[in-house]
Amino acid sequence: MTETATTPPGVTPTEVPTFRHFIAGEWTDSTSGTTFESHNPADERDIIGRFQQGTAADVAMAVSAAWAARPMWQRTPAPKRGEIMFAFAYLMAEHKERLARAMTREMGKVLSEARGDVQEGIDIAYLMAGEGRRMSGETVPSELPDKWAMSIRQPIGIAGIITPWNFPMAIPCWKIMPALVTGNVVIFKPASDTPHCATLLVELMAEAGFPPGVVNLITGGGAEVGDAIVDNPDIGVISFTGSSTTGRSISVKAGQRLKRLSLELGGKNGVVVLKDADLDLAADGILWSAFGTTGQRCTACSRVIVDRVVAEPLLERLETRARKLRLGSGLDETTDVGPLINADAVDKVASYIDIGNGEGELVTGGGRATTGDLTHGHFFEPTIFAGVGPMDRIGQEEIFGPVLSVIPVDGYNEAMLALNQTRYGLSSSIYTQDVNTAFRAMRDFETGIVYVNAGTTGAETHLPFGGWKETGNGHREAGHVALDTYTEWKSIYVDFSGRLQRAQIDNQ
Ligand code: UN1
Repeated sequence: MTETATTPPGVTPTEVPTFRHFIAGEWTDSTSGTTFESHNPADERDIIGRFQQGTAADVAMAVSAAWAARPMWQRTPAPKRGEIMFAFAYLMAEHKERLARAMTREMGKVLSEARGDVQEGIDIAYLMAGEGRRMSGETVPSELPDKWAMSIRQPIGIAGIITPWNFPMAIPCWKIMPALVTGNVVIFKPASDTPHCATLLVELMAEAGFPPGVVNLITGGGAEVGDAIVDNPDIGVISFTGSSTTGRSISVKAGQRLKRLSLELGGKNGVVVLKDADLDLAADGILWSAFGTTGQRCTACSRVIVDRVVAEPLLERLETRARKLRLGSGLDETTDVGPLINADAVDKVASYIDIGNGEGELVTGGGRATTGDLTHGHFFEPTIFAGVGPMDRIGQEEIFGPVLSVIPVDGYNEAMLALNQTRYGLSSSIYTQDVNTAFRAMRDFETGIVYVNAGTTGAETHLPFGGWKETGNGHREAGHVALDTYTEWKSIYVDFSGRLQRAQIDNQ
């Protein structure tokens, strides 16, 4: 163990560990013979580990292992599959603090939010473990006498799970848990920015007792590993969360192979604040939704659509509170806002500041934060633009960082139109004290999630999660509807009349 120039102050110098793929229940090296590093975004000098640079050959090996495990896992009774999932959930709960700290170190989000991310994984594991004893089909009357009619769910086969870095434990669990409980086997490719979080999850899955081959982990780049998963004819369903650009390209490839595909892509989530709103409450919700997770949630608020009458007092509150937010390492409990995920993300956010300066009025923030302890991290100031037009680029394009646009409008109708005038439709919110207006918004807002008197983030795992329009392709995660992504329906008719009965004919 030697102290090197790459060891930051406060970080114990250790040898950088190397992590492996998980295939057929064994931790194995990639056929590439090469690795990539994962770094702490709050301090790039802190190297978390070296991870296998996966290849198409590695994916093929994982697919063989999954294929071999598939009949056994499908025949395992669903309640038993659920029991193993409960064991996994208990292990996650037991290791919650360790997992959360590892997540903050690798992904950057502040510790309280990392604990929430782990908790969301636990929640979905409990929910899906329970599905092991539900997973309901339908039994309906037949139109003919002495005939039984029912439907059941059956697994698709191998599920390819491709996950982002922003919820590095919750989102893999959202996808892997419903896939497994319904009897699918899994090839899991996490984002290259958070392979350690994924490895820790898979370690616990192995410990919980998922049999060899049921969950396989391959790390590496999208072009190599992601494409190999999408192209593999034996992988029957793909679930992807990430950028719209990647989602589109996966969609084309999966479409050619007629694969089941669940996409969860971009967002431009808005909060509407009407003149009767509690402005302090609204400011709290907006700040939390816009700058929590450094604006890097799919559900993050990046537009405030405010009635002109209250624009000034709302802006005052937002500005005062935004200026007080403390940037820093998420491991420091006094930090409010952690770093962005990497240098590219900082460049992207910075490019939108240039665009925003030509469109709105910069109220606060707008710069990279590089002083003191922040020097080696990817920090960006919480930023607010006022006077933005609904169709301005900063009001329309997903920035995925701490940049909030305030768009003034006149009254509910204009606000509703502005809110809906976007290609995306994940989450939205309205602040009003008028119950009639609240119900209008619940009816009118074209998003998969609507909040009343709360910000745009914080979806719970037992309701459907997903977006309208270009946010996705119509599938939903979480809730019992998540099972739809990973199952085929089979309708079964049993005729116990002992004679030929012709549906639609003999009963007319
Ligand atoms: C995401 O950013 O893709 O509703 C997931 C929320 C969280 C999940 C966000 N429960 O903000």
